[in-house]
Amino acid sequence: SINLTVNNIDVEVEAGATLYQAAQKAGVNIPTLCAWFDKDHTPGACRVCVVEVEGMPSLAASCAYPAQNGMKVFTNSDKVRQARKMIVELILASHPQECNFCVRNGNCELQKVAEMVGVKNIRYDSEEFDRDRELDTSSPAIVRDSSKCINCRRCVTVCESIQTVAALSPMNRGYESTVSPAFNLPLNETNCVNCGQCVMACPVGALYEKDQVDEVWKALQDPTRHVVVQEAPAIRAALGEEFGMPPGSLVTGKMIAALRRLGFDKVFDTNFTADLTIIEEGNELLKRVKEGGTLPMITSCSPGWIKFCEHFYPDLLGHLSTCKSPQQMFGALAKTYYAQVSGIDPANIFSVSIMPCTAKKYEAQRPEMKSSGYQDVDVVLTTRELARMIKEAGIDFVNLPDEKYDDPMGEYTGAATIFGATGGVMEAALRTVYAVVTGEELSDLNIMPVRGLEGVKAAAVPVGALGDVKVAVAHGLGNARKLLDEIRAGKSEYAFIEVMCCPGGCVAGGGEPIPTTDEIRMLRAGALYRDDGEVQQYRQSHQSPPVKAVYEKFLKEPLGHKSHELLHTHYVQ
Ligand code: HC0
Repeated sequence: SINLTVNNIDVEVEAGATLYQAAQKAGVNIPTLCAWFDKDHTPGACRVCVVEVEGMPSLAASCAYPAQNGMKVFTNSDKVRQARKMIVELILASHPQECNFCVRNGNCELQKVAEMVGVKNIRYDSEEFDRDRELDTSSPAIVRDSSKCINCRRCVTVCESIQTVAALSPMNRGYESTVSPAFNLPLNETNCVNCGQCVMACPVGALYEKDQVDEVWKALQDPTRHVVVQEAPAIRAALGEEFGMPPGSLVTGKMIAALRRLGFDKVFDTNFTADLTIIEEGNELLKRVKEGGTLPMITSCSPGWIKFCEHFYPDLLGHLSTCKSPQQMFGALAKTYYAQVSGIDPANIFSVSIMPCTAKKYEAQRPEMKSSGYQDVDVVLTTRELARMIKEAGIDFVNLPDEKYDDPMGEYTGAATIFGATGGVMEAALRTVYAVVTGEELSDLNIMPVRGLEGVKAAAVPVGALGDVKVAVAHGLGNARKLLDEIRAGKSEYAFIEVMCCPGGCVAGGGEPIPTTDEIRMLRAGALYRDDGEVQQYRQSHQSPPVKAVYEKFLKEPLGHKSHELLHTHYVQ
């Protein structure tokens, strides 16, 4: 171990610890901007975390500088305070001064750091630092505003190292340095899969979701529109955080109440079609197993993952389930089944979905997503956009009563709600596949090996006459690559694989509240497992009353003619 002092406080740290960590151990907070400790990203680039070390001529970036025996470190000397104030002022001088209407106002790390280091004015002429503003709005999901970029490069780390997409890279040098797609191409002309993990990583407002709140306000105010809304599983586990509730708060009833107060005509639930997906996808898996179809079959509900497969593994597209995602199944049924049972002209139905995901905006706009004869989902809002609408409407979210979703597309089972956590789709599918094959219920519905944040999870589940069914789960595209490379090499031993684009699954999607850390991922997933284990009456998709009704009244049978037309698609190279 290593012994040193920080502000004259004795500290002992492990070998390899940084000065930043040593300071933390001494109970001293050091401001930083570029560091992202959750992901081991400490490039020492912003220099805001500088400290003075006795005997060293220059200041050291504490996030990257290793602690050494006998060091005397000072974090609050005049020299340090002046230096970091100057650094933050220089960053601010070249940053647009439009905090009041920035999407990150109130949740911006630069604002927080400026307050923390005591910036009182900017002693530099902003005009000298004026940068060309490149506002890239080409993507259906993500907006990039290079003028706000502070070169922390967290987005590069997440896109390159964690998602292995590498759509963003550092460009130019010195004062001109910035982050952008290669050749400065518009984002929609790159491999970007729209996952929005760069947005989650950005400390400021340089990357954000394409805001579609005004389109929804407009539809809500239009008396000729019948506006229906669906909410993804993950929303109920995270929306409360936008209103100061602790991570892990399950806010299903308040979410429904808020949507009704915003003026939606019917508040339904994506979970209804998550249950339906399990019926269709479970039957598809059994058909492939019986008839010698392409295995392993891979889940197809995460649109960032689909785009990744199309770009990087087009030869494996035949492994994807043909099921559309629950969002798109819902969209197709809202303008057919619901239109029919309610007697409303589908031309007047406006279908909104609330998703934890930026890629869902892109998915809804894919050309094949019009099987109802209209655009199946008209607008997708993220969790953060919904929170903004609720705030704008002056709704006191925390004190709302719990309300119930509307029929016939609201009720759901516990199997559906866990879709929002990595491993959830697999667990839900196994519960139903087991029941279909054996005619019995699993004795323990909790399939623990597929839960949790391990990057790749595997299990072998005995399923009656099928024997041990081998399954795997990957979340985050870098982890998905490991399973895909095995398939390519002809070495995959699995029958069924779940892939979710974002690390942690949808609870940590690119549209969820910021910050999202591993601890928060676990708390949000925990809320969904509580919804499954303690709140819902049914825990298996085949028990869902509205799913039974939609087959009786409309679809007739799984994988039938209507399902094929509305609920399935296929991907070609
Ligand atoms: Fe998900 Fe979904 S579970 S992708 O992660 O399947 O976004 O939450 O809505 O569609 O249901 C996201 C979350 C969904 C869909 C569902 C699936």
